[in-house]
Amino acid sequence: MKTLRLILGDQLSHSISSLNGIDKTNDVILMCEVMEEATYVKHHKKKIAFIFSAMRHFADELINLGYKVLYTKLDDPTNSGTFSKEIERTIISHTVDEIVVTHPGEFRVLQEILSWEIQYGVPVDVRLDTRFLSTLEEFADWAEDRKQLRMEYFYREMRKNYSILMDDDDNPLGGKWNYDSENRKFPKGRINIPKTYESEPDEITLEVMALVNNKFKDHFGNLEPFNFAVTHDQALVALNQFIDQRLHNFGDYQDAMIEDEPWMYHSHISFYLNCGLLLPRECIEAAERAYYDGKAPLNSVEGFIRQIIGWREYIRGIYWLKMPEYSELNFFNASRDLPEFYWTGETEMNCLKQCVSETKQNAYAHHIQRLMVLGNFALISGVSPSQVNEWFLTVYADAYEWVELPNVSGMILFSDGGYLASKPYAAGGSYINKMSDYCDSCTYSVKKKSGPEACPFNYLYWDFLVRNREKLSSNPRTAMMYRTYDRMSNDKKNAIKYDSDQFFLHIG
Ligand code: FAD
Ligand code: DLZ
Ligand code: SF4
Repeated sequence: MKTLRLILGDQLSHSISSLNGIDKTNDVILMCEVMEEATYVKHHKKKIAFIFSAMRHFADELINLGYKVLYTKLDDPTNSGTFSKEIERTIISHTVDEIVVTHPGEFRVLQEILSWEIQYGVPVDVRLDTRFLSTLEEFADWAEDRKQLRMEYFYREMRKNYSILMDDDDNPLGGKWNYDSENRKFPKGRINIPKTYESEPDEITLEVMALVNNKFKDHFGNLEPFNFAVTHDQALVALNQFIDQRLHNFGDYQDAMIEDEPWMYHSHISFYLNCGLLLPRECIEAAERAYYDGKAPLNSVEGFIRQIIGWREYIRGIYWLKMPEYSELNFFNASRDLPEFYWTGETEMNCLKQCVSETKQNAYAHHIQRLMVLGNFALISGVSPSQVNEWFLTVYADAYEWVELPNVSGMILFSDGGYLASKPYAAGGSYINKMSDYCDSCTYSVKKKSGPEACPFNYLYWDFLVRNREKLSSNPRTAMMYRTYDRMSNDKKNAIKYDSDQFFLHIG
């Protein structure tokens, strides 16, 4: 009996379920760099280099542990370009009796895998992805019969089920489940933010970078400098650096944005978690330990852990519960084309310029940049969900559809009409001004509400509410804004319409 064990580019964990029960002398592990994966959207150059380098390092580790690994490089002359054809080649060349693979992260890849049994006449065993704490079945049970899902309630269940930050009486540590109200500070004066983790590219990474420069020249983003961790050991150093140097301030400054400070006090581990170089459990344990050792306060530790056992698991649960319909949703029937400046960064709106250029440089932007600047603008200007999704899937090194789609369609665009979030995260310029220093050096004035010098977020916010009145006025969380709008003078209302029309005329 010979088993082919397929390991995908986001399954780079030694504990991956597809390796359970492996017969080292007989079974073969297949890993392949394929053009189809690298181009189904034109991923940021850094993302491709990161995945390929991490895959090659992982394959070397498996070989050193004595496994038989078949590794197809992108430029191997025999590379067929797709997972299916690479599987077919291996079945033929190695007379395989069975295929084992861990549940993939994306719906489209699962469909492909499920077709192999009939196509190739070989049984396919798709195993649970045990790297996540909750199974998809557990999530579906929790969601059953709930018309609207709320992350907060799911998160509390997770805290209880896994005894995370709970006291001896099974109450949340400190008496509260959530310390978000303490997590909205903006640093006063100059601050010295510790640097993010940086590794020096080794020979494997340099080879991959040359390949990316050669084959994906026209993809978005800067390849250099390339400093991501590409092994589990390096990713652990990155995690520990965060725990020791930034976790302390993570909570307080979680929502803050500062010009030319792309990394702030965030962890920068989503790339590693999502491709398997780090496991959620090791990140949670490290943060919990920091709390008990007195290295970080509860608001930071709780906030960080909530992102991982709350948001990350919740988002994944929704993706698998609602696919494939979820990718088609468009509650507001938004249809505007994505403005060109999302690719170039060439805009007078300083917040967007900063966030796009940092994204281009780092294949990273932190949560509030994605949500309240890039996402908020796409929402209030009515950009088509499919184009916004394509952009977010393309530009970030941590982007896979399971996590990108619910964040974009559910959280920022409200395309699901409120299944994931209770109200659209729409905001005018004052929110951005409160949480950033972007407005200080912007061409527009955040204080002005109308006219050519006014911050576009200010009138677009109202225009968005007016355009979608029918759909939002009955939502208790937005109804109050309509009452405010109704009290405005006609001049004010006309100015909102006029400025918005002029603005859209110019961005196309
Ligand atoms: P931290 O702020 O340090 O948070 C710690 C970890 O919590 C992250 O590494 C991540 O694994 C997890 N996390 C936090 N928020 C979320 C969330 N909303 N959903 C899922 N996991 C979360 N995250 C991705 O991993 N891939 C994406 O493609 C992605 N697209 C996004 C698109 C939009 C429009 C928005 C609003 C958010 C998106 N996120 C995505 C969530 C979040 O912005 C990133 O996980 C986070 O910015 C990664 O940086 P970090 O590791 O420094 O996170
Ligand atoms: C993101 C990515 C890229 C760019 N290339 C590959 C690849 O060539 N081979 C591979 O196995 N995985 C790659 N990945 C990660 C996959 O897109 C990911 O495994 C699937 O989308 C399932 O989540
Ligand atoms: Fe952005 Fe408006 Fe502030 Fe300019 S003034 S940075 S457009 S929020």
